[in-house]
Amino acid sequence: MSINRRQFVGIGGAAAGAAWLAQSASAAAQATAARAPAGAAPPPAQRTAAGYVPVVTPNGSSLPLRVVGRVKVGHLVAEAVQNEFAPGLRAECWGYNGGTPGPTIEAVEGDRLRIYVTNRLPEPTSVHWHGLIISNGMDGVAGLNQRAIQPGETFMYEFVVRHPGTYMYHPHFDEMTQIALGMSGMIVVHPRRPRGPRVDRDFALLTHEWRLDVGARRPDPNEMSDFNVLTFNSKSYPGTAPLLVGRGERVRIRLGNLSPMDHHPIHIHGVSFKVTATDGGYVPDSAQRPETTVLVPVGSTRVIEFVPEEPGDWAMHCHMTHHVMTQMGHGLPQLVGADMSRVDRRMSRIQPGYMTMGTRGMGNMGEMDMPIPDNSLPMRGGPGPFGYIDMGGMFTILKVRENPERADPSAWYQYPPGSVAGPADPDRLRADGIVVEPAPVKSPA
Ligand SMILES: [Cu+2]
Repeated sequence: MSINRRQFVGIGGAAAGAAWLAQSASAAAQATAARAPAGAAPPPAQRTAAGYVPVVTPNGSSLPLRVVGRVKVGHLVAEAVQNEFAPGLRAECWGYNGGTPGPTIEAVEGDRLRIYVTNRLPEPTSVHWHGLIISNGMDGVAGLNQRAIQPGETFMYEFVVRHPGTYMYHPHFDEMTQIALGMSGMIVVHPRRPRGPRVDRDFALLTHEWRLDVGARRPDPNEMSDFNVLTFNSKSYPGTAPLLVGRGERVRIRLGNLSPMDHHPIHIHGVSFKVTATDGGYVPDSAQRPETTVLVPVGSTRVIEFVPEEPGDWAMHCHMTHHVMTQMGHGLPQLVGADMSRVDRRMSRIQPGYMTMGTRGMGNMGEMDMPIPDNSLPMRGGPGPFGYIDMGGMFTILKVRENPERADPSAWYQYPPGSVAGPADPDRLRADGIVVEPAPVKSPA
């Protein structure tokens, strides 16, 4: 049986949910407690012979390429994969080479790539190289440019990557199902001659959205509006690996969006960045506006660059508020301000300990010390250094450090004494002329 979040946490569901909670002793919510998300430390910013810093795909990998003659040869296997979105939530998705998204394909302008694609799915597939300008027969639209790759078959794609940039790959057969189940990946083509200021860090993040009902084994590819798991590189916070960078370094983040339906305004705290490229090419210097949020439309890439000035743990997230929620956080009845005491009293006769949730807002609900159903996420994010971080989903952390090579990516920022906001000092309040009126006493209804 799969229950959806409405049934689970709806007002009636609060009672049904409480019963569920009483039965289920899963401590998945607590499994992640008291530790920072483990992050893959990016390798030291070593430049390759071609003069670029290799791309880091947080929570992911790059496709190994063998040089055969003058061709770089890679192999993608389209297959069902187990994906752990965050500790406590797994599902059978579709992807490439054991993961979703598939490995990032990294090449240099002018390279000839030969990519073999083996289909281990139960239905046909194809691969489209989104944004690359290549010969038409390699473009991968099943029915239009090639016949579909049948289950068990291996196809060969071969093309020269003529234009440096940030691209993506995904199936162009049964797109709705295959992309929704996680089949996507990034393509990075470095310029043969470096252009623009030298970059010290280079990251690739692919946004996605999923409908994954509590208890379900697979995401639902038929969903078209009501997504409940939002991800960077198919991970929800706290499963997302942080981006560890140095203060004063030039950082590039390549954002791609192969969500089924939604554009994502990606916001980064503590920095001002410029959009330097899209999947269509470079943005001329004269057209690069400073921004703190970049809208990444479905089927697009946006490349941003910035130099962080301030060390710290800076939030990076989609600014759609429902996209930083997790499975259980959507679709609740509006109860803020409601007086539910009579309902609670009556309900507690049949369900001891019953309490309606949400009457004082929804903050902190993720940290409530209550068990949740197997294979589900608590409502929100995870524990932080000052309490619970009330964001999950499409959320990660930009960790700016003085010495990133020696920093522990899973450690929180150490704040200089006296630099953290806290309760106001009454003497200081008075001296500054701030009068805080006592809250009005609420009269009984
Ligand atoms: Cu979003």
